Amino acid sequence: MALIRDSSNIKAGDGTVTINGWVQDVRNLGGISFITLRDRYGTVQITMPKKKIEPELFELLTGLSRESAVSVTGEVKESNQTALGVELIPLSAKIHGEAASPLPLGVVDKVNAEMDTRLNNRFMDLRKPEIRAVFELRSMAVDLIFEAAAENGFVNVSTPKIVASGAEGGSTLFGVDYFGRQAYLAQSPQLYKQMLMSTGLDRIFEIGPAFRAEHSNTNRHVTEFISFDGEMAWIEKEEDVMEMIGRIIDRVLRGLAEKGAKQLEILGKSIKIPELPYPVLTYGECLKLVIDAGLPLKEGDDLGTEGEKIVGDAMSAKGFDLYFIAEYPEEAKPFYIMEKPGTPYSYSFDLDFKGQEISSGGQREHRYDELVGRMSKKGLNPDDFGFYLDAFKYGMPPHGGWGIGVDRLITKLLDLPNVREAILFPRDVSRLSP
Ligand code: AMO
Repeated sequence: MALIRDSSNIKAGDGTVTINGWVQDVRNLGGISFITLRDRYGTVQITMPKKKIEPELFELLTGLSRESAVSVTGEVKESNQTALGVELIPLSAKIHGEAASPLPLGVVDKVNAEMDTRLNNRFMDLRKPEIRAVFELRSMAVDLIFEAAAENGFVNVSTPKIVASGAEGGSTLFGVDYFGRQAYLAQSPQLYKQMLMSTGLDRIFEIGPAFRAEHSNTNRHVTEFISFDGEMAWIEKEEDVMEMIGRIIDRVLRGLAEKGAKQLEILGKSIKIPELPYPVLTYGECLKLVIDAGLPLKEGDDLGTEGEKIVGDAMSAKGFDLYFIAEYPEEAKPFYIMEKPGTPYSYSFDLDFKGQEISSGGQREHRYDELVGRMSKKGLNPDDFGFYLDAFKYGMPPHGGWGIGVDRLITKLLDLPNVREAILFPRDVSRLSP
């Protein structure tokens, strides 16, 4: 049997090998024909001098449609005409899946297709090396998160995604009919990760889906995203959480720069590794920046997309891509966040990356009475959260945590124009398929 080779390891002297791939291009010059066969790692040239190839095989191969899936077995020959320095002279071929034409999307065409066309034909879009590179880097980033979390003593957990109550406000809940009872898709693991803080599993993380019925059609919101959540107990202050996020992100960035060098090269990108600790601005400082830039915001307002961008530009000018915005008004933050005593602010923060929020977190209210008080203040009925509140009645340590949008992290890291570029099959208001 012939050796199985691919474009990353084929070399002169291999003898007879088989290459699996897609037909990127067929050029028939009469006396000689060429096929560019593309696999996961690159391309191999199949060279077919008409006189030296069985007529049937020659006809079969030259008649192939672009993007057909094939295995070609042949002799590896040295060549100074190809980038790999070798070419394959075919002896036999197996056609596994002939591609219909026209193709729904060109793989090598220079014309950039609309995003909708690309997403509708994602299987074809992903045949482009620069699209695949994003997902290979994403895979590495997730692996690195697992490594960094484990190194810092975090236990990997999975919490339910079909839940009885929301934690992040009612407007973005997706309802589910759960055997006749009202249930929801989890907006975040918030309630569960906090409950775990009373168990002794005092550092936990989860990488899992989060669902939000976002009606807005923006380049950074989807209805299903992957969240990297962390929660840690026995903290003294929210800065302990920020320090941990910095440590984990730094580890991911360094790892990606090293392990993802090839994919980054395909994308023409590099990873900038900011110094630790990441700078911290207060909400008040950001509000001032934004008002000075001419946005009509007032104390307590959300900074909004435009405001975040203004802050991002100001920070970029100082050389900072990643920075925390801390001390948000408590009113703007969910019930589980701890208030800063005697002020309208809270121990909560966002982590922004070049003018876009990629994470929020903070210190939680771990005191039962204060927590119930905050629920009531936010118009929530504590009775709906009995299972959660119980965990605060019998010895809950101080704790804090974060949620990082993995899709947004990758988007900003690779400077992609839209969060959908970092998601294989995105879900949004108009997109439920594929
Ligand atoms: P928050 O609601 O800010 O906080 O979400 C955390 C992070 O998740 C990402 N994110 C989204 N990504 C894509 N599409 C969306 N619709 C979307 N919504 C949120 C963002 C955001 O920063 N429980 C808290 C976290 C915590 O305090 O631990 C929470 O969910 O990157």
